[in-house]
Amino acid sequence: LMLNMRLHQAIQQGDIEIYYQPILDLQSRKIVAAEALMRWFDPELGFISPEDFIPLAEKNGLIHKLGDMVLLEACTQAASWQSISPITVAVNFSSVQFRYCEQLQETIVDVLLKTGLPANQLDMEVTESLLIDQGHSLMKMLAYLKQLGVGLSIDDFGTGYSALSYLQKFPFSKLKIDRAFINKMATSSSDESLVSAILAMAKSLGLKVVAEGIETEQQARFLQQHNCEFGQGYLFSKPIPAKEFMALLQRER
Ligand code: G
Ligand code: G
Ligand code: NA
Repeated sequence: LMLNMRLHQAIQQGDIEIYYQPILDLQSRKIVAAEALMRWFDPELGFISPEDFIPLAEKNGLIHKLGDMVLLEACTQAASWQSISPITVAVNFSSVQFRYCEQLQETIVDVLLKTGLPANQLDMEVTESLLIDQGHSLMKMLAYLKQLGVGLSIDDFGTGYSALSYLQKFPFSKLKIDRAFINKMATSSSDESLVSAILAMAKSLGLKVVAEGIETEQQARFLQQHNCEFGQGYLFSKPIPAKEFMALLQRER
């Protein structure tokens, strides 16, 4: 209950910051995208993980406000980075935000217009939970956004338990391999096999792949050798404030 009140306050006071984690082209090792991630530093409670406050915000409805805030800020930043490098910004969406599809679609279009970010420089990251109970209006919205050029990524791939048929049913453009698999690759040959199987499947479905949670050069090289195009992880950079991200971009030029 206390966290609930704090969250209200935090949103009012602007205590929730957006950090950006670089996503690299594994071949050139250049930054091609940034994943926007919420960070909440409470003066008294300290750092509160999104894994704790997002489920809360999903329950009390604040996720809509939080989601709109992240989207606007991330697109504003990404628009300002375009003059340095054509960076895509990846924004996480909770399934709860899709309960009012028409409204969410309107918000996304508004934000793209307002910020001037080209639609094809925005990726929406969603998890498998979105795919349960999906209705006609969700499919309509996703088709509309795809036609605008907005990307759709399936996040944490491999951790859920849906039938794989959803990969064909939904207009995904990217698949993000969950960091649990990448992490275990070094010690488990079955995880290595799983990762190469996912890469082969993604290729045949025409999906781009981002490997999450790359921490070692060995992992990066394995993924590169198996034609995984993109990667993110502590090996390259942890999530960082917008200013630092921009400095990284400028240094790359
Ligand atoms: O950045 P970190 O690993 O602490 O994030 C923990 C979880 O919180 C991740 O699953 C991430 O997707 C989620 N998360 C972080 N920022 C956002 C956000 O802006 N929106 C949503 N829906 N989830 C987020
Ligand atoms: O579920 P999602 O992919 O949105 O989660 C992203 C989370 O993963 C972020 O909270 C981020 O801090 C975390 N993360 C990013 N790179 C690494 C990494 O290399 N190792 C670990 N352990 N976590 C990472
Ligand atoms: Na994500």
